[in-house]
Amino acid sequence: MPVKTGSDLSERVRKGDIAAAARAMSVVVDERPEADELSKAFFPYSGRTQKIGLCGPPGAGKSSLAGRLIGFFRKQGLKVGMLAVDPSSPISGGAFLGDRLRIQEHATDSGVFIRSLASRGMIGGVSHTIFGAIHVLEAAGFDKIIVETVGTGQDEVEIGRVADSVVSVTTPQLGDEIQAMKAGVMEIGDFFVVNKADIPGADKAISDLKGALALGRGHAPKPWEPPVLGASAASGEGVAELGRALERHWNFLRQSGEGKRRLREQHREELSLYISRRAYRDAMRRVSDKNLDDLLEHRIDPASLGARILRA
Ligand SMILES: Nc1nc2c(ncn2[C@@H]2O[C@H](COP(=O)(O)OP(=O)(O)OP(=O)(O)O)[C@@H](O)[C@H]2O)c(=O)[nH]1
Ligand SMILES: [Mg+2]
Repeated sequence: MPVKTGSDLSERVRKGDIAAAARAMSVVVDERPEADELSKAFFPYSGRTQKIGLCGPPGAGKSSLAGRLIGFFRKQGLKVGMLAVDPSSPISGGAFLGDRLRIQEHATDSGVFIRSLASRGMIGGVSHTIFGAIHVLEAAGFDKIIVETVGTGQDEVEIGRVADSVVSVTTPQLGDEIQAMKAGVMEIGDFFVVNKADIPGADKAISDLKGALALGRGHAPKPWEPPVLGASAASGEGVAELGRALERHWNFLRQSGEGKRRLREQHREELSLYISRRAYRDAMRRVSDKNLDDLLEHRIDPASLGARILRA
């Protein structure tokens, strides 16, 4: 078999070849040498697809909800890509894998692509390769991209730098979580979903959440008021409502200029991750044995040496 060059591969991705998309994603995620070439080929297609972030505490039902949303979008004939960052928390015991197996049963459905990104190499909550993975899906023509992250505080804020529409998922069992959410996620959630509405306490959780949001909101009307929705990924209840709300939000983003503003911040984040990785790697390559000897003999201190290497 002839060796596939980066441009062959990117062309096949552009034609929606799922196997090629999987290959390209591995190249990008593992940061292999051809990764930059692929990223360059894919970038022109970026920024047109709604990226939906699902965040929330372990076991809240993010993966289950994602599975339902995929079904909702597929019914509309839309192609859906999904990325899960650090998917296997000990609490749910790898339910994500189960979801993936269920989707693999529909191996003929070339309209769905799911990939988990290892938590290794995570910087500030999202895997640093997530933008590259997203660009592959965008170039491959997926209409919706879902990103699931297990969020505990800090991470949940980070998803706001990757996704256009952030869905914060909680459950009736997580009353305390709702309190804790006030600080970080209340700021970035575009939707609040109380999942597992089939178990008792959902109504109270919803009204608590609405109360907390109203407190944080102040008086000025906002161009987008984050809806609080009840849902059950188990029964499918509330999923269509969430799907329609996501569509409304996407229209809002495109019409208001807020979408562009967010995209700009996403680009800043991607650039920042690239620079920090690349500058670090390049600078460390310049560290010589002599530098280390100098430190050992106290001929120079790490700060001065570091500054000199960075300037070089
Ligand atoms: N009763 C009920 N159980 C649910 C619902 N949604 C999910 N679950 C269950 O909750 C558990 C966790 O679901 P997941 O979808 O894996 O949750 P997750 O948030 O993706 O979990 P992590 O990725 O591990 O953080 C599983 O046992 C699901 O079957 C729901 O609407 N109702
Ligand atoms: Mg999950």
